Amino acid sequence: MKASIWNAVFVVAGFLTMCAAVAAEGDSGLPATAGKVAPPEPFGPVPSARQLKWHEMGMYAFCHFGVDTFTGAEWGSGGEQPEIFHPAEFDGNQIAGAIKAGGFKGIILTCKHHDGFCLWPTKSTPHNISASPYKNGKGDIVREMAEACRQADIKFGVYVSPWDRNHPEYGQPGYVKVYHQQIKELLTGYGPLFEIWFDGANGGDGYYGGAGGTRKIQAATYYDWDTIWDMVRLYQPQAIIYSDVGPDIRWVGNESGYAQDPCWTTYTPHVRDFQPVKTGSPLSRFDAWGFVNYPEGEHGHRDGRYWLPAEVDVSIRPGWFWHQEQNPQVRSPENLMQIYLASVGLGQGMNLNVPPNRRGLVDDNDVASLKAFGEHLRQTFAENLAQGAVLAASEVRGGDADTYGPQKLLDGDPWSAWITNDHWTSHAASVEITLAGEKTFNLIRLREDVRLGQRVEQAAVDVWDTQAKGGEGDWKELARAESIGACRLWRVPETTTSRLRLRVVKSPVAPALSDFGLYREPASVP
Ligand code: FUL
Repeated sequence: MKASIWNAVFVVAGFLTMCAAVAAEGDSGLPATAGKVAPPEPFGPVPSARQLKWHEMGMYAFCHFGVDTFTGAEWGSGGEQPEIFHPAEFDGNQIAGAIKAGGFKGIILTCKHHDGFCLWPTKSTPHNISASPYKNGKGDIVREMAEACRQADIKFGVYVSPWDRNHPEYGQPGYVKVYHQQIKELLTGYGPLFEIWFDGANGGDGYYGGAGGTRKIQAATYYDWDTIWDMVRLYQPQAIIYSDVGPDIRWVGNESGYAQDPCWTTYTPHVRDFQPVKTGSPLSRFDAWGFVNYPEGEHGHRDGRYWLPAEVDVSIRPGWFWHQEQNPQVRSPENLMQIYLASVGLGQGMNLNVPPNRRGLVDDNDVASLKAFGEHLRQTFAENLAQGAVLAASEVRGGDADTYGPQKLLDGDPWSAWITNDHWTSHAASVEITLAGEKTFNLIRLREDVRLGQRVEQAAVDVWDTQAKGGEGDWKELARAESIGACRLWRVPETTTSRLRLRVVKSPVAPALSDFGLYREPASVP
């Protein structure tokens, strides 16, 4: 749970500072395939290169692991003795293997949760793994996990909690130095990171070196986010920075595993009733607390000011950490599929938490569920049944079929697109699809070339109904959606046909659709 509404305020302040930086880095550019006819102007905000890479990943996993694994808590107080951390059979390869089998492309490890215990031998605080019995104080779980990810050929990322319920100086300037040092060690010591995760839970009661009590901080200013985010850009320029409101990806607004339809990738985080401090950069600091609008993250904003995709973070179990009694409550593969459809299938990202147990392994039930889910995904997407179809578009941009023709929908390149003329009108833009014979499918995928922004406001897929009009035949709508973005998946009733039509119903500018797929999901997900 998100501890407090205050917590996200800091990220807004920092976010707005970062926006200038993001804009200065430039967008991801116009289509590489631009031929003699110029591509259309991008519409609205566009993704950065690192955001595009993140979109391509689609799904990755969280790994909540630490002293809470051994105490049964979800938020350790900070007073835990390091001696309790003893995952005698810890095996990074088993963890990475189980997660990879689920189809996930990376792992974000909780290197330090709110309890302050560091899973690497940091020089910043004695409250770390070197004081534990794990490998006689010589262990480094961050290194082992980073290495296991490399071996499994998946990416690695870090979660490092700003709130530290152990540190005696939390709330004072001394802790900020400590926190910066911890971040620097993680940014510089463990190879390439794909994401760094900044939690919104900040301040409250804790152990605080034995003093106890409650510490309140001004989250917008206390941690000096400008310095932190500069460090990330300096040492790990390709890494995505997560916080509730950006700067690279936003929180979806719930921890239950869904974005809402329609889900716009564009978003404007804001603080209500704030007073900017006049420090030269009016947007870089706030001196008043307020509410942020992160509940709006589920839908995003059609007219949002920034390209700010949502991360749907959810646990495979009720808790974020492993608890023995939750072993029977592991999410089923079908449930994971529903989460996938409500995140990746709405153009956003899925971050599924898989917490290792006290032995330091992913538990059997979780392993089985991940394996069946991964197998289900593999079977579902093994064959695009639209391959080999003959495509006829109502129009092609400037008549330049080589560059913008409808065959771009099937060339397997997510960044080449069927694009119309700018004067496109809603009656004209469609592609008739004659399949290579009768095909049976129950899942449809559509993508936009988001390098040109999120353009389409409504699209539909029709099927030719031979029985309609007394046997004369007519189009029947099978699926319709408002937001498309980087990926749109529709589960549809099982349909057998050889003739379909893709129709753009509403778009303020020329649509640029890059991918069309028809798939058959196996009948049952275990
Ligand atoms: C929340 C934290 O308070 C939880 O413990 C967990 O880490 C979750 C992913 O984020 O804000």
